[in-house]
Amino acid sequence: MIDDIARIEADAAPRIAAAASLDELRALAAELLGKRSALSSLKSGLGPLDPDARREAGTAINRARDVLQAAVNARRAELEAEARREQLAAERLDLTEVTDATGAGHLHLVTQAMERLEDVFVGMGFTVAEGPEVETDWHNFGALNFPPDHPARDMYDTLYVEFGAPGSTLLRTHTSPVQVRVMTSQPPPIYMVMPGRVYRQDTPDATHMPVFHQIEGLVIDRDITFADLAGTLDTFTKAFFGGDFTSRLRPSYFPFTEPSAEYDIRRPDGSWLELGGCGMVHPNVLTACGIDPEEWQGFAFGFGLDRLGASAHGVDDLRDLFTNDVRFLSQF
Ligand code: 2NM
Repeated sequence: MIDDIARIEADAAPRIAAAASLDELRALAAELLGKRSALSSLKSGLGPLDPDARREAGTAINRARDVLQAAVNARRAELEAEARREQLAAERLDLTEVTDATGAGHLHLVTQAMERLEDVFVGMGFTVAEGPEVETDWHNFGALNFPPDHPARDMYDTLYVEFGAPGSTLLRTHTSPVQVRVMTSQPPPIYMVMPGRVYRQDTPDATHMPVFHQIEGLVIDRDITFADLAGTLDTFTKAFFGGDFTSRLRPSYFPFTEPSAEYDIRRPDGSWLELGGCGMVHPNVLTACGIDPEEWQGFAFGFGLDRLGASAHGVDDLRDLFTNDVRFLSQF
């Protein structure tokens, strides 16, 4: 019996030391130390022995169990430490990676267009103003010579916000409410551009998005004429697109300007692109904003950024700009 115990222990020790995984070790421990192990069956066979031999064999079995259990515990600790090392290695983040310029992100195509437009206007002496995207009906329409229920409001498919009286709060349909906020909060002269995000209820297609971007400009000073407007837009055209571009104005209608015009640019190949609208600020707008139209005159203009930025890069579907597939956007 004592020899059997010594042999079981001698056979088991190298198998425990060689266990390659925690699962393997768990199975081995059950085989060597569990109810159906060789040591357990030796123990249940002690009955017929005489008391001295039974005590000696029982002590030997218990000692062998303790030795093997200690070996299993030691091997488990080793395997657990190894697993932890592997996990740490797998989870290691190489924070030096972000300094690799080829992996760095960049501004969105529309943001790049907006910043370039701002740069050109700042170079022409304008400052940049921003305002809220959730607006009052008065700032978006009322102050801009859209009387209540006037059909000109139908030019815009306005998205209203459930706040205050019905129809009192909306997502701005243009950046013109920022002009209103500037005119009601500081005295002329004013030379400013207002870039930003605007909203109109619209089904997305290749040339329309319900959320898009505009830049508008406002000049208020003494003795400002339509010639100043035309000259400013032509100077801008050449500064932004290049010296071989020209511009033209065509008669149009906006409630907030009189007279009003469409603004087109002529590409070097002779083709025309409609960019936006403009006009002399309507006296009713100046009056609503607390500016005396007998003393001050001004012009305003506005155009969309998204089509401009898309066409500059040969993107023919606006939806592609806002799907946020980084494989697409990283090209620009
Ligand atoms: C446009 C076209 C024409 C415009 C007018 C004003 C204000 F506040 F001065 F009345 N802001 N923006 C304006 C005029 C905007 O965008 C197509």
